[in-house]
Amino acid sequence: MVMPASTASSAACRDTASGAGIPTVDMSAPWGRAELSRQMVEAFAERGFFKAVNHGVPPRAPATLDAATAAFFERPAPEKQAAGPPDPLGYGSRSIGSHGDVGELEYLTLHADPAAVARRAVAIDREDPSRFSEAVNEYVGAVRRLACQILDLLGEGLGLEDPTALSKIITVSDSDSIIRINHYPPSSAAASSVGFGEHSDPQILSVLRANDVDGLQVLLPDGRGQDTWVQVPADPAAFFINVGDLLQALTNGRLVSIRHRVMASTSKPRLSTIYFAAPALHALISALPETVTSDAPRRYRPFTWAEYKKNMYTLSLSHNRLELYNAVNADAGEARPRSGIAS
Ligand SMILES: O=C(O)CCC(=O)C(=O)O
Repeated sequence: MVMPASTASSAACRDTASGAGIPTVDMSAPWGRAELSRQMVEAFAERGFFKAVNHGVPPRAPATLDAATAAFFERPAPEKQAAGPPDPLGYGSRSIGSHGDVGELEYLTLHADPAAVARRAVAIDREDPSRFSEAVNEYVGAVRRLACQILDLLGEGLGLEDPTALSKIITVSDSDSIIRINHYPPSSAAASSVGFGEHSDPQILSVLRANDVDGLQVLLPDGRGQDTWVQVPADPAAFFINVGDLLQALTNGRLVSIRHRVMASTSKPRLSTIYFAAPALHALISALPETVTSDAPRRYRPFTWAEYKKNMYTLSLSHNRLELYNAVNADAGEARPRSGIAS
């Protein structure tokens, strides 16, 4: 059973009771593997999101990376700026993308590939770049394993002919996966302000971990036909997992890419690290055959990750990008692959 953290609902206000309706999934599979995969599919189909506990990632990797990134964010602004501007990788502050989106944060975005991390590390930890690279690589290795475990369980729960089809997409040598570390400094404003505006993640799966400061909110259905922002209570020992746009497209809309945002705290700094598991740029994203039926016809036209990403950079953060790939709007005369993933 997927366990909602609380069943309380306070739909009257846009920001509901903390934790209402957020599923928690125990990755140690106390009820067996089949039940675990069923829980994950249910959580992602209904919420697009779950909190993973007993996930098996040893605390050392997150602690080491937190220490390394906190040290970077403490450096004087000119030193941090030397690791930017975000192109879109690198150090950035306040500005998110090139369409005027701003938030009360600074961030580091890195390609997850070790060679790319090593190149960036030179500007991030000038005293000992390999110390920084090692911290990132160890963390990426741990969260990628977790992401693959989850994707394989989803493959089983969805009844895919090849249950490893989803994890195979993110483990290719030219995977475009990235890691972002967000630092939300304490604010002097009286009320909380937007740290990171409303959006969905474009990739396949996001694996988020943060310190003990609240701020993450997810947009969930309130059961009365409306969506409500739900505060996700901080839990540094857990990982928060969400569906990205590509996984929604691959599952023909069965799993939903959740919209979320961060409200910056007024008193304490928030540090979050997100691994965005992505395919190779040339991978063709097309609904898996098992998810296309006469009752559930194809919802999105096939597209490559490169095409999706290029379009994404022309849009604002909150844009509902997948709608641009709606099969109903697609050119019916254009030759398209039938289904599956090609890369
Ligand atoms: O910082 C967080 O908790 C989430 C940030 C986020 O949604 C993102 O970086 O895409």
